[in-house]
Amino acid sequence: MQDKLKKIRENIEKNLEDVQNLEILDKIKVGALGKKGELTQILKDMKNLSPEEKPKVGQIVNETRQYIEEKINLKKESLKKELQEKKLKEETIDISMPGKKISIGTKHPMTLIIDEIKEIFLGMGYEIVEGPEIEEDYYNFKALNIPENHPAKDEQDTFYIDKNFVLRTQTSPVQIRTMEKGKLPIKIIAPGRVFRSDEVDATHSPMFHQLEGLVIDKNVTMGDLKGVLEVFAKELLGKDTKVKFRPHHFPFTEPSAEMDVSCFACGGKGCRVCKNSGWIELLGCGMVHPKVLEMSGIDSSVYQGFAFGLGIERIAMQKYNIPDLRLMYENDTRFLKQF
Ligand code: 2U9
Repeated sequence: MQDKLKKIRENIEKNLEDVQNLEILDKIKVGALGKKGELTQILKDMKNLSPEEKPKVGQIVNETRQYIEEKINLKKESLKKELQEKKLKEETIDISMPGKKISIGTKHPMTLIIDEIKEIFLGMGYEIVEGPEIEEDYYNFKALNIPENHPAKDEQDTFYIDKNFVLRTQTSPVQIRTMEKGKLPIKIIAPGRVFRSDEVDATHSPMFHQLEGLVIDKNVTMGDLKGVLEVFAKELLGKDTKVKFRPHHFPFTEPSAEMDVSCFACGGKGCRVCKNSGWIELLGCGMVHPKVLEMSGIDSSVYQGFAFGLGIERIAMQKYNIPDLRLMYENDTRFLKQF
């Protein structure tokens, strides 16, 4: 028995000398000390020994076990140290190596144009207000004087979440919520994403960005609206830009108009951008309908307001000469890094 134990010790010592990694070391440990290991087997066989022999052999087996455990632990520590030193040596940094070039991102054209438009209105004393993209049917339609049977309410045009909630089709609900708060006067812009159930093509997307404005105060007139929007157009497109207003119809404004600007590509002579008309449609606007004011708790005999709305993608496409709306959403860096 003693010989057998001696052999086990010697065998393990010899095996440990060649071990190069921790996994093999673990295998040796299990082989020697584990449930199916040689030592455990010897302990099991002790039942066949005489009562006098049992304690003696038991003691030797335990001593052997301790000895092996110690050896394995020592080997484990030295191996760990060796491996760490090797790793550190391999990881030495060569400071003479050329650095990797980090490509720096650019602002998305939509962010650029939104920032620019915001700056113009901030400069005229407007506040920026935001609101939810999932909106109550009431705020998106009824509060804006859009009747129950209006085509915009059709499921073909609007994403309904359920009977009472929609993905907002314009940012106007933000202005309604601001009016309901009752703090007057109001001078705000509301930029944000809006959603309409459109098929994707070069000029349509089910999600796009709008920026709307609302001013409510005493003695506000159509003259104020025209003045503000003319300043806006000149700051955005250049000081020589001319504007003209065409009558239009919106349920939420009365009177309503659309504003055209002289073509910034040809200066009004006529070109491909303006389809030879010399003019480009920029935005819609009008005096806030008295019904809209009243529904949100504003006395229309004391207060008036003007509002405007513009689709930002269309302006960005014209300003940056982008031929296809889909480029805006594909995140192709070959496109994005040009801005
Ligand atoms: C309130 C009252 C009135 C916002 C307005 C327009 C005219 C307009 C379109 C431009 C292109 C939408 O993105 S587009 O399709 N918008 O022409 N929007 S007046 O009028 C309001 C808003 C809120 C309380």
